[in-house]
Amino acid sequence: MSELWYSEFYTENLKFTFRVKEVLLKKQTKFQTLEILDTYEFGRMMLLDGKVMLTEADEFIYHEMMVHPAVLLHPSPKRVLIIGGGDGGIVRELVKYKEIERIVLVDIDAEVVEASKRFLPQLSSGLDDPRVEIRIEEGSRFVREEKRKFDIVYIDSTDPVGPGPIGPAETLITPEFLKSVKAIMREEGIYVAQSESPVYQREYLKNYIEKLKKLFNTVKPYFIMVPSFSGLWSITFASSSISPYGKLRESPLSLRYFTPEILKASFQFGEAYLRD
Ligand code: AG3
Repeated sequence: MSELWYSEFYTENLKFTFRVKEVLLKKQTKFQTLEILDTYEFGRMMLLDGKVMLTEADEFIYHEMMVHPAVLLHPSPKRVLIIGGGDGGIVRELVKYKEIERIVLVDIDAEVVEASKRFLPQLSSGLDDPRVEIRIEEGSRFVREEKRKFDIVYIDSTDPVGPGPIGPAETLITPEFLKSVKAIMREEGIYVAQSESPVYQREYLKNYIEKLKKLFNTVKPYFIMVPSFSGLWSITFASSSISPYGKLRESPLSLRYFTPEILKASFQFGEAYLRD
């Protein structure tokens, strides 16, 4: 058995360590360190700057819960924007819906897209769908210059705060960025962002919610359980006209994690961490 172990730090005092079967890729891109590891418990895993972005074993939890609540709460989602998400996991869930006409994916790092196509075919399969437009550029620049309006915007970035090096995601939490995103959303639009661990980045999450409340009428985090992200993780929903508790459209899909009942429970699941 391999004696190679890898640790992700969640705080300066806590790390999550797993045994590595094989290092499939390790390189410094123009923007970050990119690694694809094969592991015993989680299968293949993508890391950016030493942090687990996804694993074959549990990415379905994260991607289903990022994508389906917004799609099914929106009455008629046609045009969708993803900032980050170059691995294609969000896209794979979106292309399941006929009503979505255009999916614009903006990732700063072409090497993430390439590595996913090469090592994670189940994840990147949707990237070839004709509705998908891949733009390799900085998300904050894209939203400043874009003229089209979107029904749903997903922020599937690396962590904007936390221990260790902070990569390009830092620019995705500034008030200017959030204002520009709002400006390219339809009035009846939904904003969804991965918003880190409510356990280890509690203050960050609380501030992020407050920042979004300045722009959107309803801001609500919901919580998922992702074993390879140390457990509890948060996703933040924001909208000016659509309630996160509203009725979901009937879904023809059979998914592995998402159900209306799970979504309902997920709003309460990590709430305790946000109370003062
Ligand atoms: N999405 C963000 C995952 C953040 C995980 N953070 C961590 N392990 N510290 C990554 C891209 C998935 N499509």
